[in-house]
Amino acid sequence: MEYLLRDLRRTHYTKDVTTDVMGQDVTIMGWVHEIRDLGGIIFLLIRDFKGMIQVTAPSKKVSAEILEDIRALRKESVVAVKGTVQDSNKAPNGVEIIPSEITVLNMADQPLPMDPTEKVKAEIDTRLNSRFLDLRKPGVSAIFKIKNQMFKSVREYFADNDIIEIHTPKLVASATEGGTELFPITYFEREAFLGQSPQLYKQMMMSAGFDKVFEIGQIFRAEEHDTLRHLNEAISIDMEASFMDDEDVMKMLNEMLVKVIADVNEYRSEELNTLEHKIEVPQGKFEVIDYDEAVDLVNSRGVEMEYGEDLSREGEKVLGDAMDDFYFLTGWPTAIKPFYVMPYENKPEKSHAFDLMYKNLELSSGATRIHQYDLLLNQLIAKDLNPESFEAYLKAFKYGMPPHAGWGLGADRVNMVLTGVENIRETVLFPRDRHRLTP
Ligand code: AMO
Repeated sequence: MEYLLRDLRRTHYTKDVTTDVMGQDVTIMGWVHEIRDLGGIIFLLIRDFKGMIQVTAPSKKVSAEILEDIRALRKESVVAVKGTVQDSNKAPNGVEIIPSEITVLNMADQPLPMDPTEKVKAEIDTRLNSRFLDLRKPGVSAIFKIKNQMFKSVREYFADNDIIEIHTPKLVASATEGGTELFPITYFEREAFLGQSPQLYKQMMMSAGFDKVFEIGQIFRAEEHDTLRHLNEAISIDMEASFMDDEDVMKMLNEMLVKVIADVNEYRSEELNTLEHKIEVPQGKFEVIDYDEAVDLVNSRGVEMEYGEDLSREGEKVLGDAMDDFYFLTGWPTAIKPFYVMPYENKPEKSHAFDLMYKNLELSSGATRIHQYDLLLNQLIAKDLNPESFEAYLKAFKYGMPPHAGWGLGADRVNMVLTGVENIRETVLFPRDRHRLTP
């Protein structure tokens, strides 16, 4: 029963089978979503990436052979249906297809490991174990259609601002964001690591004279966290720009996110509806709060926090409640930020580092970077890091490194904001967490 495509080709996606093509012959291809056999008439719902269409086979109008073929079908099998479009006030899109030919391209086994029709709610683990089936659900694929729009808009923003795309190695020799979160690997006879961040490379590209660069790529974090917002493999949107400081790059991050949200609203309203999610386009500049003020505010709301500490989860929550949805947290203590952030000139215990928050979720970190070799060396030593491990990086600071600044934006976390999902695993096709390495 199973066939190759041969000369069969799709003429329409299900969503394009509308009253516009009434009376015409069309060929659609997709999955058998539902079969309803009422004896004298059989209804099939066929689903493809863009939607669904009803195929109606009344025994008076279609051949016995076709009826037999339909009765032999199993849910989620892949079929090509050729037929005539006719109007139907009962069908979901006001039209249906009366089949003249049904080709089974691949019959699905039964029982299915999970129901992809959204009738039965499954646990996230069951869903991820059969992710290919889970992703067939419109409510799940919508997340990735929105993610796709996000990356499209991000790339457009970078292109419009003359920012060049780079690809840096993910097999690396040293840590960048503090030593404890690295995945060690065997690199021939040496030890190496999976890259935590393109940080060192994007900075070296400033010394290379590339002016403004961006990278969209995997980052690997060996953190033990098992939370709704941490992954061990995430996607970071990284940007670095020469002759700019923290305020300049914060402005760019702000502009870029406003564009992304506006575009998602404009081009992905159908998916937002499917997800029953709304995200308002932020107006103007994001609110800014200095770290010192944030500590006072958090304490005033009954959550204890010492100057110099990182925000606790509780601290993030009360701060999130007090601020606009999007806000920058600036002036971080130098001691709790990575070695490459630029300390204030007159108050070196504070730094030109910022985080961008959405409510209580950190979306991005960035900073003006140290561009002076001697200061960088001092900071490495102050953080108990071995300058020898950073030799190749440090070299770029000796022979003409311009002042620069940049940020890293967690793409999966932005996608959580855009889609309203609460578990970051929902925003990744095949997530990697503390317990999951397959599929
Ligand atoms: P940071 O470590 O803050 O900064 O990472 C930047 C952003 O990446 C996202 N992110 C994660 N998302 C999911 N799971 C994780 N385990 C995870 N870790 C990070 C967050 C975070 O804000 N080099 C700096 C950036 C820079 O200064 O340019 C860096 O990596 O959204």
